[in-house]
Amino acid sequence: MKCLSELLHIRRSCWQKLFAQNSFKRPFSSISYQELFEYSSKNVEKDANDGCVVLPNFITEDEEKCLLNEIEPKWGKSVYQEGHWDNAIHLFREVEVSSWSRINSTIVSRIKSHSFNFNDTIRDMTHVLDLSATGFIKPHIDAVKFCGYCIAGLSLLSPSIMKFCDEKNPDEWFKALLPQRSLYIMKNRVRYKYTHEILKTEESYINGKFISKDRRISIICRTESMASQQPNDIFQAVPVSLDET
Ligand SMILES: O=C(O)CCC(=O)C(=O)O
Repeated sequence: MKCLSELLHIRRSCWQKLFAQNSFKRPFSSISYQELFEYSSKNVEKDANDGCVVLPNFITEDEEKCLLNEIEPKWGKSVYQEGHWDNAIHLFREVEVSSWSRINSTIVSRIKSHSFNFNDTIRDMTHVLDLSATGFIKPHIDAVKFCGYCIAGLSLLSPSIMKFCDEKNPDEWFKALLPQRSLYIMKNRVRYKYTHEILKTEESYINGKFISKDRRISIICRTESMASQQPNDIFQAVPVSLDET
């Protein structure tokens, strides 16, 4: 066990070094890694350190354009929907992508190689979610039947704030700033025991700073669930918070 936690610590230190290198002279570069997070308590900080990472500038502006060029035509005539089947998402549209152009598939592979272990089984489909400027995602935990221990998401077009709350005690929470072009990775306890949500624009505060959220597209990769059932959808409602909005 000690060995595993040391390995996780080393991996996190590497991520932080990568962050330091990538953020030089780029948007959000004036923000230190610590400032990307806000915690309600030390206990939560420990959970967040063990199970959540944000890598700003994971892709370049050109790579973002290249992804958007491939994604935007996929919406066709589809309009933003008011609510997901369990009302977890407001004002969104989504698509699952099974194959990417050669150049974009190298980006998606990079997401996977940074986020997952070499022996993980990864879902073939990449989930692309388009949240309108006034859209938001309510607190939920992804259904365990559908997705495994690790979820990684690339944010395009806009920064946003993802809030995580202890499922059993919503007073224990942390927030992560997801800059445009950043990758977040959530896993293990954070993935299973914390709800996650994307805050509404007017609630987008972190460490006292307002983050102006606009239309945001996320590209989400997941490890495969260990269960073999096919659920109806990704999202699992969490009763504590679905009535709040
Ligand atoms: O858009 C995102 O990055 C988050 C999506 C989400 O909440 C999820 O996949 O469970």
